[in-house]
Amino acid sequence: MRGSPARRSVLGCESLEGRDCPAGSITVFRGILTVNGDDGANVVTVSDDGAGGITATVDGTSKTATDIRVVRIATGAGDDSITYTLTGDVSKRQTVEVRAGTGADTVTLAADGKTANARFDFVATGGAGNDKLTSTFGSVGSKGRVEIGLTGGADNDTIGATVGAVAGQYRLAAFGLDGTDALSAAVGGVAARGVADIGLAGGGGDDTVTATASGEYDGRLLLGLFGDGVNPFAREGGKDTVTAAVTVAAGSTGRVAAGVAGGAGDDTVGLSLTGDGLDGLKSKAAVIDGGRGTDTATPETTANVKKVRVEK
Ligand SMILES: [Ca+2]
Ligand SMILES: [Ca+2]
Ligand SMILES: [Ca+2]
Repeated sequence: MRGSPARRSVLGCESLEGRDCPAGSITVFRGILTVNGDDGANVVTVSDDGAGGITATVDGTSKTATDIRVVRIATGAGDDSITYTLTGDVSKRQTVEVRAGTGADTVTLAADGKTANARFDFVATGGAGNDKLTSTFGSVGSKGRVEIGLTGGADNDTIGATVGAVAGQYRLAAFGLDGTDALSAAVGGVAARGVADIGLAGGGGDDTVTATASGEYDGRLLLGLFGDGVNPFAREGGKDTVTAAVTVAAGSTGRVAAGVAGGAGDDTVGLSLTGDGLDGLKSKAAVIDGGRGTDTATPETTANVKKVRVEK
């Protein structure tokens, strides 16, 4: 009966290439909302009011629940699309875990213009296939803590995360793993007692890894960019392009540490540390490390950046 005209009409949608329509499911149990896809191309949308109120939809099936503290999404094989939207500021702790599985998947956290005033964790893995993982967050309030983990997995992934002003804590860890990956991050200013800690690692393959930071830094800004993985013994190599630009606004009184590392292979590395506020910082450290291979510094690299193992 699989793919027969009768079955197609019951499901109410067209079968593609003889496959059944994707049909996910949503369950809620003790504050945990779980969305499961199948081997088809699932479309998942989640809207989160920031206070535990969630409406989830998968392939046309919807469920609304309150007092949710964990959202788990697993979409299996197929080219899946998962969009998680914050419709309000975060006022209650929320944990979101996304496993997109094999296939070319798109995972989007849309929190533009929203402020985290409590903890918000978002961890997504793309799995095999050319995946696109994107996180956009408005700002982090003094009582907020945002942890973003984005892992591309095998194949060629595009991973990007941005955040505006940080008064609490913002931590981003993004890993491209194997394949030719493009990783990017952007962060605004950091208030006193705030921390923005951003780590990007391309893994194996010829990766492009880039970050920009711009604003007043009265707290701590930590940037660590790696062309390879974070394990120095993995010898992943690849001809990577790894660059960062930090612009420190006038009046800054905090600490800035930025490191750019190419790892093995012939890499292009660059780091610029500029702005009217540089002299007011309590401390600043900036280094580019080409690692093994013949490495080239970008022309944008400023004179206040220490160069290690950079041949050109
Ligand atoms: Ca799927
Ligand atoms: Ca995938
Ligand atoms: Ca890679």
